[in-house]
Amino acid sequence: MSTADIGLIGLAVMGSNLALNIAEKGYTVAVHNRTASRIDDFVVTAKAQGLDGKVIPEADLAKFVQAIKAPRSIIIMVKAGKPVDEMIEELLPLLDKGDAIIECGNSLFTDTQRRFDYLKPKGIGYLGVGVSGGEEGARHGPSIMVGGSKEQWHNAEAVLTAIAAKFNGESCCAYLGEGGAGHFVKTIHNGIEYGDMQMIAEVYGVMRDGLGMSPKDCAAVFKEWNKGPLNSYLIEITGHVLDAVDGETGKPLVELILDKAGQKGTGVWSAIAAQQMGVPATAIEGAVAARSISARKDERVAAEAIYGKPNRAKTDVTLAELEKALLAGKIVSYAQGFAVIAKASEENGWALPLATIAKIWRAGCIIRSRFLDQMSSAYAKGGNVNLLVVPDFVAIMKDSHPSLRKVVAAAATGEFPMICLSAALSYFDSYRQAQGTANLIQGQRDFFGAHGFEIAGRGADLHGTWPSTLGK
Ligand code: NBP
Repeated sequence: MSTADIGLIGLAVMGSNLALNIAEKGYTVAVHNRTASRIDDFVVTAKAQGLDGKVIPEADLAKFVQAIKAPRSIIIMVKAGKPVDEMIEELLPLLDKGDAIIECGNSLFTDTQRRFDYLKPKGIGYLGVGVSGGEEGARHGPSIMVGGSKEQWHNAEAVLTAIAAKFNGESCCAYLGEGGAGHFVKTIHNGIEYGDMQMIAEVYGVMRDGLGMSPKDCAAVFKEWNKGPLNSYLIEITGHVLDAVDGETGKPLVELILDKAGQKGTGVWSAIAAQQMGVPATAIEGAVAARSISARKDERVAAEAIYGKPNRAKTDVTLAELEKALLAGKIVSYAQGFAVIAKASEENGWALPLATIAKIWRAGCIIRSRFLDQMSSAYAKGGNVNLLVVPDFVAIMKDSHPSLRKVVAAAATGEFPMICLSAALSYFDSYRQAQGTANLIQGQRDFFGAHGFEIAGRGADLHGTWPSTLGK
């Protein structure tokens, strides 16, 4: 008999925690995994948590599908990429028209769009769902960004809304748009996350090397900042990371961790999407580049041997200036991220609701913060405009950009790398200037390529009379 409210395939870290979350909310979940031993392990865990009564384990895929009430909603939480396509092909012959596959991994949004288009004519719904919050979020309430087949979304809405994080009682789960919309928004969420993390790391660099602070001292500052306008999950965990002590040596753990950051692709996807649409997202690009440079440890060691150790004399920036610089950099980075989302919405006809996106990021996800509540209210009032011209944020930027400027200037003279914060400052300075320098670029383009330029009052596609450089 079909008794499960929903099915879930893929019982690794994320899938097993999501399944436990679903069971805990009172829904019956059928579970399946390619390797059967993972199903047995999951049942043991569910039993230990008193949730096994809400779980239907099934190693046979056909029986798993039959155990789910029609129209079926089946979550796939397997490794992104080829495994998702393989899973879809295995499921297809077992599904009926009106059923839906709900793919919750970190998929590339163009893959999601392709799968959505592939399944639509077959009468199978496809939901590409971004889930943020890591293992803890999956178990106790992630932020859930839904895209894809709207009709089938309604079949799964109650379950997904129930398992999501709550902010002031509101679920951090929303349907955002057709096709790849959910995964696109999750990608940009991750891009913004890259920016936040990099800017925090840059400020930590000044604290450590410019102010001579110990990890413990830094931790105390981040804990204090978490009570103010920077209040957020990433600031909170930064305090904990800096506070941690290595059990073996008794040294601060952060000082033992190798300074090579990994990445799985969503930052790069965000930067590529932004570039392809002609939307500047310099903070995200800077953060991705910083991770790539960090990974080239051997090259950095060799270059330091050539140029000598950076001459990091004590800096005169204050902790209050660092806090404000971080706030200003963060506003610029979010302004860029939301501008990318707004443009993608326009290009793909998604009608992405920026206020709702900010709302469902207020809890459950990695970039959750107090600041997103303010941002959500601003977008609810102001429509899809750049955050830098929204009055609430104009006031914060006016107050904080001088600190960002001072910190970036001190970093330049103090030989601290600040790829992300300096990119944010340059964007701000470029964006807020009425007169830029692209007039010269247009002159150069016309000189070598006859690309034309515009002169106010005289029209566009004008050309200069340039001297010949041939033979010189
Ligand atoms: P993994 O990304 O490590 O994937 C492992 C799961 O994929 C296992 O259940 C494995 O089955 C299954 N699988 C593979 Br690999 N190939 C398969 C195939 N061809 N057919 C069927 N199943 C296959 O798991 P995860 O860390 O739980 O992440 C799941 C998804 O969630 C990923 O897309 C990830 O990027 C995303 N995500 C992860 C996090 C996080 O914090 N970890 C956060 C947010 C999103 P097996 O047991 O038989 O090998």
